[in-house]
Amino acid sequence: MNRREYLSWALAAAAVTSVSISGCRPKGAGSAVTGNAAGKTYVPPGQYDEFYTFVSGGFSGQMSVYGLPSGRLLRVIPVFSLDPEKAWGFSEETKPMLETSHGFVPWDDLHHIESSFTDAMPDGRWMFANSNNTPRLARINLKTFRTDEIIEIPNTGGNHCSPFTTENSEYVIAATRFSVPPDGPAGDVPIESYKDNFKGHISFVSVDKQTGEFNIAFQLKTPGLNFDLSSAGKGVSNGWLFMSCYNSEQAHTLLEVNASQNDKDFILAINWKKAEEYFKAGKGTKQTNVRYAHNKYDEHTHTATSEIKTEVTVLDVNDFDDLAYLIPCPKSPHGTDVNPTGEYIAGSGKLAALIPVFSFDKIQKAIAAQDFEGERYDGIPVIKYESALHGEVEKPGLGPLHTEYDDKGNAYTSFFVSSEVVKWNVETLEILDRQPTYYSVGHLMVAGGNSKKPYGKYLVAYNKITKDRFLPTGPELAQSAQLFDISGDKMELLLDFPTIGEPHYAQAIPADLIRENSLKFYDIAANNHPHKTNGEAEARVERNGNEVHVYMTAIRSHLTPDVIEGIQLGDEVYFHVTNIEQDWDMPHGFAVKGNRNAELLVMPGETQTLKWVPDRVGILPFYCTDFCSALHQEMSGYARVSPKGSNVPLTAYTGTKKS
Ligand code: RUQ
Ligand code: CUA
Repeated sequence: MNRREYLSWALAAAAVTSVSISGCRPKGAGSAVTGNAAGKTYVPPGQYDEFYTFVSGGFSGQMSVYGLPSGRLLRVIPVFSLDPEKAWGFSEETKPMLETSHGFVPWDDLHHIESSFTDAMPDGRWMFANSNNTPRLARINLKTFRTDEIIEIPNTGGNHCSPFTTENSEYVIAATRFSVPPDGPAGDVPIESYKDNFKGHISFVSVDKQTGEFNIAFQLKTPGLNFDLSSAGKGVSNGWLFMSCYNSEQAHTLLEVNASQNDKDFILAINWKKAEEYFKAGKGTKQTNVRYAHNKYDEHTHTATSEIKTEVTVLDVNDFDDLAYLIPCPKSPHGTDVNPTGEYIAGSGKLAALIPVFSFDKIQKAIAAQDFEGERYDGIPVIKYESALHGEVEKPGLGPLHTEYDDKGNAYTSFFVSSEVVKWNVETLEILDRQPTYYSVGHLMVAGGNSKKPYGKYLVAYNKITKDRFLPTGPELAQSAQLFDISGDKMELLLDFPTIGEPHYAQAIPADLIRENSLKFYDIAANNHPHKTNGEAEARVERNGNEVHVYMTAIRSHLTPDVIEGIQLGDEVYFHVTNIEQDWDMPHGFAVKGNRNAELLVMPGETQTLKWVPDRVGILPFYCTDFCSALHQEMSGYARVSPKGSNVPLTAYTGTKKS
């Protein structure tokens, strides 16, 4: 949630409860940890964690990877934001990854991470991530721990309700958080004409089974609702999709008040298999005034490309009578979470004091019997609340947000306002346990908690407020995660650990699923980079007008060439650095004095390019930025820059000067 949401919640909380969320330490915090907690999280030196956890970085735009149960940070993977450590968005090869229809967008707000699934279980191939601000979806390759693909989503404002994948990752689904008029010139309308002109769009992005490649198969157009979160059906409900929506009031200003008028908003149930059928039968219209970027990173050319696409197929849900149904859900629904069997859907009203749990079977029966409310909502039938309801979890806490499930028929819901995690039984709806969080938990994650067979064992609460949990670091504090052991009847707090950015959703998957397939280095023989240098004998410089191309190799402990002369002011110099090592954990870095982008970090077998526009005459040293050997400090060289028009010949060598 953002600060504004937090403030409104804080106000709402103050009005209805005496629970303080201003950061005082709840009673008993000091004794919350029992004697064996340390043993349960201790991973001895040299041993591995049981799970990898992939955690969104929120406004950092990145995804971080932690080990569980240790909470050790293993990696930060750049996705939507520039990262000078890895030259993401700075090297010539990666710049296209951050292109959009708005141009180069080097930042975003990454909220949710979802695994690729096979048969509703994580398959260890990819992680999907959304960007909220400039609507995009990313695919991260778990073999290389790199972002392989980013696609922009048209007709969308705020890609919050995203990415959620179907049982076999047939589709990654992305829906608009802010309804907006469709893209194109027709969007120039008065904002107060919201009810007439603003629409929701739900995108079905297909994922190629072999390569993972994205393609926006089709979009569903809906009335102007704000989609918040979603979860795809599985098992009995495979083929359906459930999305929470707020602002059923269709307010366009002061949403804090105006979008909280109705007692109930909705969960939208979509029969996506039917929608797919209609799409494949050629239904829908082609919208040709959209513009969206599709960026792909090629593992063999080590280079990204960006292409602008201009067409998308749109099906209006109101043109069909069996695609979409609304289910009333109390008070600004947020999380909409389907249980492992697929039969139950927990709704979470941010301002509600109960958790409605809907039954897929009852929803189907209600649809068959047309058990609808008298009036449609903007053309969409509204199933009667009672007819869809399995039951309500009563007095669970305040401000339910998200629910995850374990392997024993239990659910775990996070409560932001009352700052706790509550465990309840999915069948009986009985509350079994509650544990405070420090403080104000947002998302929570059970290992495999959104799959068909959760791994259970661990739950991590991702808290929005940190306050006094760690040594203070000035006004800005690290966000905090809390690890619970959920293998027993009662949840047991094991560990607090700081996290990067603002964590939203996360996915934990068994280390074995990933570790075996992890790439150790790139095969240099398979390197098809157009500026690859095949061994030191081919290292050279070439001039092409005012472009100077340096074909450079890196191997312990020298760069070839390491003496370069004949560069002139006004030149653009491209250092194409090929790391010719074929050994695990042997990256080399590259930087030259005054370069205004970032260093390069080049993996074994890889080629990456640093563009440098020298701004002065003189000798400018370059060096390897990664401590790679005892003689790493010696891994350096000199570039001589002469005035424009100088007659210094273009030469380059290492060791012996070539004549
Ligand atoms: S959400 S505010 Cu995932 Cu609870 Cu973004
Ligand atoms: Cu190569 Cu330091």
